[in-house]
Order: sequence, then structure tokens, then C-alpha cells
Amino acid sequence: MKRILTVSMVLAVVAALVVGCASAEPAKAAPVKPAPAAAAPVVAVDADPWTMNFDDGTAMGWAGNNSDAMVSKEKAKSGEYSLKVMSGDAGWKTAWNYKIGDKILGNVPYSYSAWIYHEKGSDVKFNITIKTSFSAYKGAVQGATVPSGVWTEIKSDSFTLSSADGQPGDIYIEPATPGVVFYIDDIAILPK
Ligand SMILES: [Ca+2]
Repeated sequence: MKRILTVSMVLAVVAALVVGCASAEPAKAAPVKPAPAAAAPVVAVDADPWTMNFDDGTAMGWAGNNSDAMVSKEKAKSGEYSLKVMSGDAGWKTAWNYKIGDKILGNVPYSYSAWIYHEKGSDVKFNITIKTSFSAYKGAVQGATVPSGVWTEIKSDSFTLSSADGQPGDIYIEPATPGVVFYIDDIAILPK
């Protein structure tokens, strides 16, 4: 009886080994590849494109600052509408959009582009300027020349506002000379 039991146990162990080897086969055949080391690329989190073409017939948050600004059908680079700005003679003579803290983030590079049209009869230089929460004025586009009577793109391929200068607050599009009537269309501020 004891011998029979021993044989049975040996058979059982052999059977277990065979089953164990069989079940271990797939794991050997398809070893799990270790996950690559954390190589997350450095990307701007929550930085979204911000584009405005005024073709919904609204000023899309822009307003005059010592100037009058309104959506207009008189000229358009795209669609039917642009933003018309009649700048005054005061020191400030801009179109502006305020509370841009959720549109433009500090420490993130963006490209800036806007199309401008005027009929001043001579070149006019334009700036795109950002005012920060520390009241610092930073030029995203500085002194871009716009000839008379031609839709012209003013742009910067990359501009980064350092958070050391404060958080983005307002954005201005401003001619360097006063008393200009101009149109803005197709503003594109895109994270790089
Ligand atoms: Ca348009």
C-alpha cells in the first residue's frame, strides 16, 4: 500500500511539473517588455491656439483704448468682417483685449500673427504688446512695417513671456503713429 502511495505521489509530482512547464511556456515565449523610462516630451500643458477672424460679426473681445474699435464689413482679409480701429491722437491709440491670462500663458513660446490694412498713404509701424500683472509692457511684435493699401502680416515666429515679469494681462495692437484708421483680421497666437 505504501509503495502504491509513493508511486502515486511521484506520478502526481511529475504531472504537476509537466502542467507547470506547459503553463509557463507562453510567459517564456512572450516576455513582457519593460516600459520605456519616463521620456515625456516637454510640451506646453493647457496652451491652446487663440485665433480671431471676426467672421462671427463680433469684436471677439477687442475694444478701443483711446480709440474706437468695432467689427466692420468695410474691409476683410478673410470672410466678411475685420476689426476697424480709428485711433485717436492720445498716447494710447490701440485695440486691446484684456484678461488674457487664460489665453496666453507665461513661460510658453507662442508665434504671433495679425493682418493689418490701412490707407494712411505712407508706411505705418505696428506693435503687438502684452501688459503683465506687474504692469510691464513686453513687445511680442515690434515696429513691423505695414505699407498703405495692402493687407500685411505683422508677426513674430516665437515670443515667450517670462513669468518673472508677471502673468499676461492685456494685449494691444498699436500703430506707432497717431490718427490712423486701420483694420485687423486673422489674429493667430499659437503655442509652439
Ligand atoms: Ca475676417
